[in-house]
Amino acid sequence: RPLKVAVLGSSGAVGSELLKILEERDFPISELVLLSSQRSEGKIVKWKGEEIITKKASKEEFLNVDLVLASAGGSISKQWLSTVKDQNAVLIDNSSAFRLENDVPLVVPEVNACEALKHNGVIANPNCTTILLTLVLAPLNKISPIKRVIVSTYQSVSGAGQLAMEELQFLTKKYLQGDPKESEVLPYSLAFNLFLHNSPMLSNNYCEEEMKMTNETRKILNITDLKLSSTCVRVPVLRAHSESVNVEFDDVIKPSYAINQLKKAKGLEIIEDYEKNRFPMPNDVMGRDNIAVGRIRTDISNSNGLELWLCGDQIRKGAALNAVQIAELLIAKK
Ligand code: 2RA
Repeated sequence: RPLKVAVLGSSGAVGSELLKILEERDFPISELVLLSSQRSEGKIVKWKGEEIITKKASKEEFLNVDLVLASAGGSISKQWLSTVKDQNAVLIDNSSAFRLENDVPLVVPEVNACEALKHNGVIANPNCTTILLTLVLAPLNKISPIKRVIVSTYQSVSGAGQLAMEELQFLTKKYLQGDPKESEVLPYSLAFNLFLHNSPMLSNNYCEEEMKMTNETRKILNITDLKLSSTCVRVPVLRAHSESVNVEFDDVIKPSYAINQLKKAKGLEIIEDYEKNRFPMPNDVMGRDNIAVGRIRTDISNSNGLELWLCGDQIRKGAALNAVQIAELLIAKK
């Protein structure tokens, strides 16, 4: 039966993409409720030819809801979780609030779909960088167990939200006009610049974003002692993240074998032309479901290692699409 679906945080970058994807994939919805902060209350959104008014979240709005897709931040998700559970509904949450809790599945459908069905009312959508990484690591881990991963990210501004995207365009114009301005959304301007990820710094001198990569990848791949170290960087790209990845395996893996394995995996495509020096770029994946991977080569410093490069749309597969795919798993089971 079609579901009553609430989108919590519907006016943000991820929320807007969620609505687009629900429409594109013809997700079975009997009633769609758009819920947002006070700032966006009353905003009219067109969905499947209808005009829907964005409302402020309240207990009444969740009445008889079946599914809640949340991308309004951890504290908002926590605030409404018991209300969602009271309705016997499922919360698919894009924040980091529940991701590492033992009874909360952390799901990338192409990697660990079966986990989704073990939920107790909440399923966590992983962090964007982790989703993209695990899509590539999971098929490789089947060839030979992964021992260690070193990642450097090149993260687009979309990961910091809609305002940051708009501001990057504004700051870039200003810079080109010879009138550079400071950022009001991010710690520094990204116009012709980049900086280390702006999430809070932890006592081990890794930032939260970097530790999310380690902890979430361990949980999704179910390798509790996986060694993973990352350096996360924000770059002046609008909406697709890139990652440079070094993977060490138990065995020697031929790049050609790894490529064949990745070609068979869902959600991936290979872009690799050494003659033309053509490998994945953010523009290849912007607005697209698949993530692109290429430049898969043996690590010259370690015969059991592979180097590779990937790009994926942060708002889409890195967030909204993954959440809708999780919801589709639940429907398929019903
Ligand atoms: C980013 N962690 O900073 C965000 C996206 N989820 O890119």
